[in-house]
Amino acid sequence: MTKPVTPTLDRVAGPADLREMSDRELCSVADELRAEVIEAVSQTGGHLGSSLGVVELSVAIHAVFDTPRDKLIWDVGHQCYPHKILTGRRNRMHTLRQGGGLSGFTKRSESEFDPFGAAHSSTSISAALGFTVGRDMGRPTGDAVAVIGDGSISAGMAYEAMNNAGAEGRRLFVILNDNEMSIAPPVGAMSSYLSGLADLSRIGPFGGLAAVAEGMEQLAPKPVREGARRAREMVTGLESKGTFFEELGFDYIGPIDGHDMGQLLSVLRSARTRATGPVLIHCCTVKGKGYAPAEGSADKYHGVSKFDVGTGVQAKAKANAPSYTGVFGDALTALAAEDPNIVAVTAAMPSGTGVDRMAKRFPSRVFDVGIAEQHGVTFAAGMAASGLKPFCAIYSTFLQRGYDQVVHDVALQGLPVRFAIDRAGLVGADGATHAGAFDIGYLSALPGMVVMAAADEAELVHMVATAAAHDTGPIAFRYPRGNGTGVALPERGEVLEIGKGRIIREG
Ligand SMILES: Cc1ncc(C[n+]2csc(CCOP(=O)(O)OP(=O)(O)O)c2C)c(N)n1
Repeated sequence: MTKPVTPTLDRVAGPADLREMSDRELCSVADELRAEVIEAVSQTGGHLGSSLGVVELSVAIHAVFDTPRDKLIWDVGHQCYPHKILTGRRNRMHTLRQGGGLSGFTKRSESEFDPFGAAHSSTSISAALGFTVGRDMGRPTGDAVAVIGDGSISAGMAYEAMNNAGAEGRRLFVILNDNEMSIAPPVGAMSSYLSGLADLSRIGPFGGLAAVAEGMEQLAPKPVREGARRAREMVTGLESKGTFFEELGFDYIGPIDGHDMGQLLSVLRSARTRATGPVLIHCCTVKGKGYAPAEGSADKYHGVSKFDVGTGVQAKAKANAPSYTGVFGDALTALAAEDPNIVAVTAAMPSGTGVDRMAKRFPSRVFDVGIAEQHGVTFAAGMAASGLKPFCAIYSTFLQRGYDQVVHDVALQGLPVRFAIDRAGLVGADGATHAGAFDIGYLSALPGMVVMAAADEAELVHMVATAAAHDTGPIAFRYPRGNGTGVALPERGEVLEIGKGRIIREG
């Protein structure tokens, strides 16, 4: 009788077990892990596409680095499902994103393998740099590895961190997980620049293992590096300047194939052995990798509800009323059709905020600034100062990122920026980091700021009209996640009296 084969993943109680495995076994772990992530998320819903893109990366990092002594910090943390399975939480994956269950993000209180909590983007390099200072000042902590996506690296905080890290010169690993997607396709000059770098790897001598060799060269002493660069210029005829990251003081490795376990392991091992300062490893990955319905979808299955693994069809909750987001998007579009001065700003969330509806009709008047809430708010303030009527559509929780800009650039200057604040109040499965709990407090404290809360979707239509008509200072209106109450929608929004509420019940 032949002995039954134990799946390789079953032999992984924690990352230490990965370090005992051959490279071939690590490939098997990755394959089984991918299938398990798909199965688990089909039962709970969650951030599937992002997690599928980092399956090999998760296995390789834990196999090469000494976690939890080495600190692995996932930016946003929404891609951490494979990491959770590998770090002792496999049997709790069925509780993901449910009350009392596993968080959908990294969370310090959940595991020693989550050294830093996240959910808002672009914090990982700053936090990782903090750990390197702790290490260098004798704290019992090893290396720090930040994994950040091409969407998340568009935010100012990531550049502030790289600016600081390059000057500090401490040994630090930043892995750029470049899947050429944010939630929507990424925007901005940096995104084009990264695409250019990734494209360069596909021509001639940069492809495949040559790219790894090129990566090794980046860790070589400067004269060797210069020689290799000149050789590269001779072969390709392209002038080779340093990358943006090198100019900031990082060693740049890549781009490499983030799904090729061999490449990943050899580059990570080499970097870990030889790095003395900050290193950026540019990994090209595919969002939704290995699951056809995800790879084929417009947002690569960024966030999904429960779904059928065979067909990829997601469960749809029965809705008796339109979503607040949709009602806002339609009301704004209707007003934009009448008033050419109305413009809209989103920070990487065109469909999440509903401004994609206006963008379909008036593409040149809707601005997706990328994950850049701070810039988005001040950009809107500038447009308001020029006489335009900007609607700045940002979720309550993410507007926190742009608070000084709301105070200093909008409120203190009395500029009529209209804040459309979606996901106000509790948000359910995304948890505390995403709850819109603070906006009433942080906005009501500001001079001249009007704050409105819609009690139903008809009132939201009136508030959009009220905000459009309010030219004397800043105004905000908040509304919850999900569907309205089912009331009839007005034909047109009417301007509401400021300072007057609706009495629902006396007493
Ligand atoms: C400050 C902030 N703004 C917006 C978001 C919403 N958000 C979550 S993930 C994401 C896209 C991230 O893209 P990327 O870093 O490329 O990761 P991917 O999902 O593509 O792997 C956005 C905009 C957030 N988490 N934090």
